[in-house]
Amino acid sequence: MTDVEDRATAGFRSAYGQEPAGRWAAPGRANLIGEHTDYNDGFVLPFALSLRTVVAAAPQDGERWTVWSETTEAQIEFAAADVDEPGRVTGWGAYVAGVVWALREAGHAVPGARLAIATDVPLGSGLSSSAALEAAVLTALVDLGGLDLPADRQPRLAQRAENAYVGAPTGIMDQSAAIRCREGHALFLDCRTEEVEHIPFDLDAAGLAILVIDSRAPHRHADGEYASRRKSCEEAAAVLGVPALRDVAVADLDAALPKLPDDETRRRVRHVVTENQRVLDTVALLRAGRAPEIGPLLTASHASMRDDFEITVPEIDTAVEAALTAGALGARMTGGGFGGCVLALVEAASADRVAGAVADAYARHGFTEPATFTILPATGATRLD
Ligand code: GAF
Repeated sequence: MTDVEDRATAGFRSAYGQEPAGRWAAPGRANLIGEHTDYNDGFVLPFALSLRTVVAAAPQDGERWTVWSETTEAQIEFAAADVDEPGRVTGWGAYVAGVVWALREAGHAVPGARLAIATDVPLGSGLSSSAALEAAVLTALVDLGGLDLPADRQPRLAQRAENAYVGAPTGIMDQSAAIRCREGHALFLDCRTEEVEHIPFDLDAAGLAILVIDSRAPHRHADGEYASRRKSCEEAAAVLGVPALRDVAVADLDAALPKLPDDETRRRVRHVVTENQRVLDTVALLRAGRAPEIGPLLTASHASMRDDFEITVPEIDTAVEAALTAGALGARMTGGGFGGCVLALVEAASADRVAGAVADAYARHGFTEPATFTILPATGATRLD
């Protein structure tokens, strides 16, 4: 397959018979640690992938947007009236229309445009292909229209597109990662204040690698489960009399848990509160140049997602266990859950061996063979040319 940039350009030329005015790219993300903490006003530590979504675009007259997608090999068109009525544009087009809608709602004069989209971010694998699409389209439209919307304000707008237009009640992590990450760094984000710190995460220098194991597990009721976890967290915060679970510290847990109505809610709260602390502990180790020591925190995060937040599936747990048995320093599911990918922190020299051990374990269980690859922290959304 040709390079994603070339595919976007070729798609643009054949769809519109003209040259694009420019090309913009935004990455998928992996979250090193901090899961389901973002909508609890907490802390996350994602980094961008070198797998990207590329948008080739040019302005067109009027308030009309024409979009060709490599994934569907289809072209859609919508006008301002379609955009302004959420629900009219559906499927993958809703992510594009949602961005136009959110920009217009925030008072920006969005330029009409022709867009062609190609991507290397696997869809439905928990690596946030949706935020990559939103971020790539958003940066393209902001640039084409010369809109006054600095990068630090873009994630909230892209999140609004996803929440209010697409209808998925997600937090701010994925859009922040797609827009604000820096190459060679993880993004330490305070989801309440949106303050960020770029934490050096030089895997090569530490002799380490992050192995991604795509579980290939079909998503099982993921949307409803995500929404119900979020609701349960918000209800728990209300019972505890705090604005969000971020305001409960690990030291407060023993006093807080008995106030909650049932055991399930207590487990949900324990996950979020301890996960926030694990993010802070991971950041402290990375700041101190002690990357190999974060492994146990990653593994503890996984156990918390499996036992307390209950968002893992057998394929995912099998991948984590097999990776750890084969010598990974730590391993955890990344992303919203119910499928998706596992990250294993490994000595660089042992990445192939760990990948092989996971594939063997999958074969023993009769699971679909997993896809495995290593990744390095890459850059957030950019204009290419
Ligand atoms: C999904 C959501 F989009 C994020 O906002 C975040 O909540 C994540 O699941 C879980 O940490 O990726």
